[in-house]
Amino acid sequence: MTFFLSLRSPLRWLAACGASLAVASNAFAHASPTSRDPAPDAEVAAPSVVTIRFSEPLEPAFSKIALVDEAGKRAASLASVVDAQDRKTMHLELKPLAPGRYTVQWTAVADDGHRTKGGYAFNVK
Ligand SMILES: [Cu+2]
Repeated sequence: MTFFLSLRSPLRWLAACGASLAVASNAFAHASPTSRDPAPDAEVAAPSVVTIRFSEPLEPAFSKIALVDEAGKRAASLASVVDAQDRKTMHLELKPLAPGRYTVQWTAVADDGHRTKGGYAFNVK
């Protein structure tokens, strides 16, 4: 009943519409991973690169990936790179990894300046 009453009120309808649009565009502008390689909890032979694809183009100067081992020590790697041809993709080239569990830590800054962070682990056989 309340729902139909609110639909009949043009002002309320507009307000609800504007609010949902604002939420949608805000969520859209934040970069979140759409694919991760190695995948979370994967058990793989030592990878030479970690690649993460995001929902939004990234700011290369502020976006990065780091890899740490079980002791929290940074795994040897080159600096992470945002692909110049495809700024939704960022990768980290690695030196050979010993067997063990590793945690990927990423920071992504989208074009709107909003920063998102996350992490996940995978295992090297
Ligand atoms: Cu944003």
